[in-house]
Amino acid sequence: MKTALITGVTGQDGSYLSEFLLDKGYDVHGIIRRSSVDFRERIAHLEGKPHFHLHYADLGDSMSIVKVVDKVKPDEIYNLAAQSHVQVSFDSPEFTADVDATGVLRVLEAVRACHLEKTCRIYQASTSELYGKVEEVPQNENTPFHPYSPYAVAKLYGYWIVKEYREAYDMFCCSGILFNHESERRGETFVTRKITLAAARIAQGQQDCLYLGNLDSLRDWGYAKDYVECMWLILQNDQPEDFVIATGVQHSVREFAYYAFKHAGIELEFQGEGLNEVGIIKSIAPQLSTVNSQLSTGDIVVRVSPDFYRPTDVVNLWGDPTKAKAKLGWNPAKTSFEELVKIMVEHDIAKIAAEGAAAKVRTNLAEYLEKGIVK
Ligand code: NAP
Ligand code: F7E
Repeated sequence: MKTALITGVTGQDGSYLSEFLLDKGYDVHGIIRRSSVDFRERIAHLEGKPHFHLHYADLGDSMSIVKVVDKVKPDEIYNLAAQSHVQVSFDSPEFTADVDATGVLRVLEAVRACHLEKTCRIYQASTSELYGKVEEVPQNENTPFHPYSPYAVAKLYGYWIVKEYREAYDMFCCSGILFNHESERRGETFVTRKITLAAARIAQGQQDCLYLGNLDSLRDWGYAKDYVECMWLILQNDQPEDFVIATGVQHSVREFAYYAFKHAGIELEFQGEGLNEVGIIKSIAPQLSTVNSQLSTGDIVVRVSPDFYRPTDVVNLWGDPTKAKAKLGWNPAKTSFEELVKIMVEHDIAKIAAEGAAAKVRTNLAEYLEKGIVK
């Protein structure tokens, strides 16, 4: 049985990768950070499984990583832990550099310190953000990098130190240059999830308007569940090599919003430009009118706010997955853009409906307690 160690196991990708590796028969070990509250929603369903184990460590603390690597002696390490939010990296650039750049070095050094450099394969979660202020469209493994945020600069260090250790010490360590991948487990402040949650809330009368930043920004969005397979495939390859993982299809933030609201029963029309652009309700699906009678055509439900503009924004990401298709046999077209939006919206409609029902029960209970109906 193979043993894998996943840093960032509580994150979106860490949770899907854990499921994937458990299904493949791996013994899966995950690294979690100590926190005053145990909030491990994405992996709660895996805890208690015989081949799923958790260890405390932090990417900012070398000794903690060495101890876990020495104890687990993994065949494969997936280094997914990171401060992964680009906007946050402008607010916390030093923390981002420590975890996303030096943290990678700490993992590599831990493997050497434990004398596992000849047996342990390492996957580094690299990113399309390396292309940043893009110099070529679409981007492939040979496209020059031009990082355009503190996050991207930190990840560029991670990319180069992995390449350096591969060549200097003959280690099997590789970077997956993954383009944006989303899911129903995506963090709620990334644009796709922010949109699908808002569409679900607006449809159910729980929110009036969604405020977004740059609607023109273009991304190559895939489904996270499909992308974790590629992380594994990269480590099963004969040679340690870096791969671009993307769908090869590009859409704007505006298009994502259009399709998300459409799946929620609201057809939008965008009018105006820049900060004055708005998303207006053009039509409402008949079945939605019975759920929320407050919605009307002509209502403005999307507005642009400068609060969500970035000091430097990456606006034209579009990946070319030719190498991954040819060498790894990976299928980038498993889940289409529209399917991805649908999966996320359907999940969030159910989530908001369940929360609404629970809130109603709580409100009723409070009212009953106040009136002395129940004691
Ligand atoms: P995510 O949901 O934000 O998860 C990040 C994980 O890193 C969480 O488990 C987090 O733990 C952990 N972490 C943060 N700081 C840590 C530290 N100091 N020590 C140990 N763990 C720490 O990110 P994701 O979307 O799953 O992405 C996984 C990786 O792929 C990241 O490295 C990201 O930069 C990279 N990436 C993501 C995408 C994408 O579109 N999703 C694309 C390209 C690359 P807590 O739960 O305790 O916060
Ligand atoms: O932004 C624009 C924003 O935060 C996408 C991370 O997983 O993928 C992710 O980084 C675009 C940007 O993701 C809002 O300006 C407009 O142009 O969803 P995002 P990201 O920055 O692409 C890469 C590959 C990673 O490696 C990262 O770890 O959408 N945008 N309005 C907005 N973005 C946010 N968050 N919120 C808005 O309101």
